[in-house]
Amino acid sequence: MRLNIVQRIIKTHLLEGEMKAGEIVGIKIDQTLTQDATGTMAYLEFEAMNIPEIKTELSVSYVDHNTSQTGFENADDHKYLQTIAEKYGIYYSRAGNGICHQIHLERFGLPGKTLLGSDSHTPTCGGIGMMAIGAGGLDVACVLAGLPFYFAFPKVLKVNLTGKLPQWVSSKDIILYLLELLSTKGNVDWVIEYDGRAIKTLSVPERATITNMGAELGVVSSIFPSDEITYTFLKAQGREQGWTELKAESDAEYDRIIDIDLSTLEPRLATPHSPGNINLVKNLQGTKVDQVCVGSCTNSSYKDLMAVVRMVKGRRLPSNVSFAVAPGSKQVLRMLSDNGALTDLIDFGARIMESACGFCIGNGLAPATDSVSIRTNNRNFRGRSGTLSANVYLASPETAAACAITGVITDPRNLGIEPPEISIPEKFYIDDKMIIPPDRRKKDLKIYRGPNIGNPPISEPLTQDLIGEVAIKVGDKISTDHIMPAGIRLKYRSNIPKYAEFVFESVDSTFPERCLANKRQGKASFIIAGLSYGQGSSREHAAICPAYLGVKAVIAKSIERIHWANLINFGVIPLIFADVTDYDKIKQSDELSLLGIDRAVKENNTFVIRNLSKDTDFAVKLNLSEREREILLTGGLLNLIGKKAKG
Ligand code: MIC
Ligand code: SF4
Repeated sequence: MRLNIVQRIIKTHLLEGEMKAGEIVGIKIDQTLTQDATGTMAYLEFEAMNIPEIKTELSVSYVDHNTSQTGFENADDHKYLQTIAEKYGIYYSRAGNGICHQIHLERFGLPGKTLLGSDSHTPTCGGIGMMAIGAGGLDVACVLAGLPFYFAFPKVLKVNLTGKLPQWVSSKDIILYLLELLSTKGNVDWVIEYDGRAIKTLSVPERATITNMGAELGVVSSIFPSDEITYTFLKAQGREQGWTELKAESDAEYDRIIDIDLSTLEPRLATPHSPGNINLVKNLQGTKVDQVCVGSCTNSSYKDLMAVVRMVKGRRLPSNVSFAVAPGSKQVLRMLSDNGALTDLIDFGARIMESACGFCIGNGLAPATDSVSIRTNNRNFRGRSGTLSANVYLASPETAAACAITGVITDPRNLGIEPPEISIPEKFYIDDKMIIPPDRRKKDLKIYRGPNIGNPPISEPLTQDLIGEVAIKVGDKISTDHIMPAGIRLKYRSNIPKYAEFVFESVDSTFPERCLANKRQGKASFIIAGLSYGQGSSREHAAICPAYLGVKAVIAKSIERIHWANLINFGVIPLIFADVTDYDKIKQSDELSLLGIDRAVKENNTFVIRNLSKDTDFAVKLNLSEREREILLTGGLLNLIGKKAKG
C-alpha cells in the first residue's frame, strides 16, 4: 500500500490497532494544547489520575477564551492553570499572549508530529504539516498521562488545488467553497489532505485558515504537506531546525479526490446561522451592515490584518458601523505596532481588542438586536455572538474590510481599489516572554484552587434498565453552543452544578429543571435529536452537564465525532435510530423504557426501546468499539481508569 501523508503519520505513531478503514487505532500523541475554557476540567481530570508529571514531548496550556475577568472566576481559574502548568511540566501561555491555535502555529507546531488539543480548531496546525486533532478535555488528560489517543482509522479525502486565486479571493473563500460542497454534516471519520500545484501559492497562515475550518466540515483533521513554504515560515519564526519534509508516497491511495481550480473561485460568505449556509458575496451586496469584526483563530495572522490595514488606511469608518480588530497573537499585535499599521487602524476608527478569542466566543461585542455582523471567524450558530436575534455572516478579511469601508455587504472586487499584496515577513518579531516555560524545580508546588474550582464529575456504572422521559426533542445540526452556551456563561466552566443550570439555555431554558425533577423521582432523562447532533466545539461540558442533570442517553439520527466521544467518556449512551422515520413518532415528554440496556451495550446489539406513552417500539443501533463499551459499562472513562489503576 502506497501511503498518503495521513497514513504515514499514523504509521509512525501507531501504538494499537490495525490501519484498516473503520478499525479503532490508538496513536502516540507528541504534543497537546489546552485552552482555559476546557483546560481547567481537563487538568482536574488529569489530577484525578495521580500521575506525577506529563508524558508528552511538549504540552501547552493557553489562556485565551475567558479573558474578560468579569468577577473573580476567570482570574482564579487562570491561577489554577498556572500552578498546574508549573507543577506538571507544561508551558503556560498567559492571558493576552494570543489565541492558542495562532500561537501554536507560530511557536510550537512541527511538521510530522501529532497534536491533540481540547479545542475543535486544533487542526489549524495541519497548516504546518501536523496531524492535529481536537478532542474533549478528558481525552487530552489521558494523553498527558501517557495513554494513546483512540479514534477510527480515517478515510482520506484528497483536495487537489490547481490554478491561482484571482485577485480579492482569499484562502477563506477556498474553505467556504468546500463547506458549500461538503456541508457541515456527514464528514465524520474523514481527514482532508491538501495537495496539487496550487499549494505552493499558499503561505502557512493561508493554509492554516483552511485547516482551521475543517472543524466546521466535521472532519477529524486537515493537513498540508510540509514543503519549502513550511520551511520559509518556520525560518521566519526562528524555528527552521524543526522542519522536515512531509509528502505522500507517489501513487498514494485516497478514498476520494476533489479537484478545485482556484482561478474559478469568487468571494463567499457563510450566511446566518450555519457555517455551511454559503452564498456568493455578490448576491448579497447592499445589505446594511452594523458591525464588522476581524480576528479569531481563523483569520488573525499578520498577513490577514495587514490586508485589512492596506484597505482601510486613510479612509473613514461609516457612522453606522462598529469595527473591531483582535490580532491573533502578541506577535501580530507587536508587528502591527512596529510598522505603524496599528495607527492606521486606529485612525480609521477600529476598536482594538485584546489578542484573544473575544467576540468569536461571545465574550463581548454582542451585536445589537436584529443587526447584521460580518465576522472573519468560523462559527455563526444562532446566539453564539451573544445576541439571539443577530445575523452573523462569516467572510474573508478582505470582504470584511470592504463591508467596514462601505457600511453595506460589499464584494471587495467592486471597491475599485488595488488589491493588497501581503507577503510573509522574512523574520517575525519573536518574544516569548508571555510564555512561562516548565520548571521542574516546582514539582512540589501547591496548586491554587479558588472557590470556582469544583471537582471532576463522578458517574455511576450503567444500570441494567433505564426508564425515563424524553426531556427535549431537537432538530438537525444542534451544535454544542446550543447545548452549552459560552459567552457570559463561560466563567462557570470549572463549576459543573452551576454551569448545568444553562444547558439548552437558548433552545429551552426549562430543560435543566425538568431533568432535575426526573432525577429526584429516580427517572432518567433522554435527548432526542436529528442529524449531526453535537456539531462544533469540543467542549466536553456539553456531555458532562447533561450527565450531571441525569441524561442517560442521546437518541439521534447521527452524532458528530468529538461529541460522541465526550458522551461516552461521561457515561451517556449514544444511540442511533435504526429507521430515521421513527424520529418523527416520538414527542417531547414521552416516557421511554430501555430494559436490558446494559446487555445491549455489552453485546453491541441493535436494541428495541419501548415508548410507554405511545405503546410502540422502535429500534436503535449501538455502533460502539470494544473500548467504548467498557467505558459505558463502568460509567465513564475516569471510572474505568480508576478501576484499572486498582487492578
Ligand atoms: C469554540 O470555538 O467553540 C471553542 C470555544 O473554542 C470551543 C472550545 C470550548 O468550548 O471551550 C471549541 O472549538 O472546541
Ligand atoms: Fe477561540 Fe473562536 Fe478559535 Fe474557538 S473558534 S478557539 S473561540 S477564536
